[in-house]
Amino acid sequence: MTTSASAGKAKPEALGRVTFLDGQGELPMLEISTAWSTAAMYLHGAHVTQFKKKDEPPLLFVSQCSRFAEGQSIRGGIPVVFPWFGSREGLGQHGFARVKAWDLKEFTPAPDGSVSVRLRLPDCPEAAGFPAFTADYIVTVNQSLTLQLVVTNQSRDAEFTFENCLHTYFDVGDVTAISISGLKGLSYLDKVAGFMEKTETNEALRIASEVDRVYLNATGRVEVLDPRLSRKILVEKQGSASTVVWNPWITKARQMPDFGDEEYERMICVESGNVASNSISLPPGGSSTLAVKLSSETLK
Ligand code: TA6
Repeated sequence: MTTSASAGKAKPEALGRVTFLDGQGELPMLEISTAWSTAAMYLHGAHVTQFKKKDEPPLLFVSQCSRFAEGQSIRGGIPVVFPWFGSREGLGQHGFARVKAWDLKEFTPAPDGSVSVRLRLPDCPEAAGFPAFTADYIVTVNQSLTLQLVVTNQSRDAEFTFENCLHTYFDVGDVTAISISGLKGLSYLDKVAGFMEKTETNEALRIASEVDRVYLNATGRVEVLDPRLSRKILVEKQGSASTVVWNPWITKARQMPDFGDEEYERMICVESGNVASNSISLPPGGSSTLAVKLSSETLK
């Protein structure tokens, strides 16, 4: 089914479209198209799996070995990590939001040609361990991809402390040729070295081995320069104090059943959130918005 709204002055063919269809694993999926770009997202995990501008290769990496099944996280795209990041005693890694089917609340093809979709995390048994909250996710597609995770503490008397992260997998031409800038001088927790705290000394980070770092108090924009695809990716954000950079490299890639042995060469995760000492505590009635804008430009 396809739908588009004829509001105001915009020419009909410039309006965006939303198409509902069965995606992989017969999971419900939305295909979004605008005059500039196409995108795809699953209600499962509110998971964006594709964003592609008309004149560029896809921005996001999705593993050929990814599962598309209830209770499983999709390997690639943009997993929504919430309400905790990493492992937690007796609970799944990276929270439960990414393995739940979210409710579609509204979709809006706007007069300017962009399309916004809003989803809400439904109540679920896993949430019982937390104060009452709502989690809304707004995805806006136009020349760029904008993501907003809005969490509100709905309890009357309990503080709600949580972590969140938009765990973006970018598609790159050759991970050993890219450089990542915008992190110099920041402290980071190096998971590869047992979470030892270190300081980033490189103007531009290069990947030549397993990298798994949580940059703290990292509020600035990050750029990924990809000479092989002649592309510069920009990650701009608000309401986010942590940036995570991850590439599993050879050994970890082989250990992951839903990831191809060579696929580490074609992806890099640059994630935006609030984790570890940057976790968020909301008072009753309090609300927080994690907003991330992903855009790219072709290198001349
Ligand atoms: O964000 C980096 C990280 O925390 C890595 O440590 C690695 O585990 C990755 O996430 C993927 O986690 P997942 O649970 O999706 O396998």
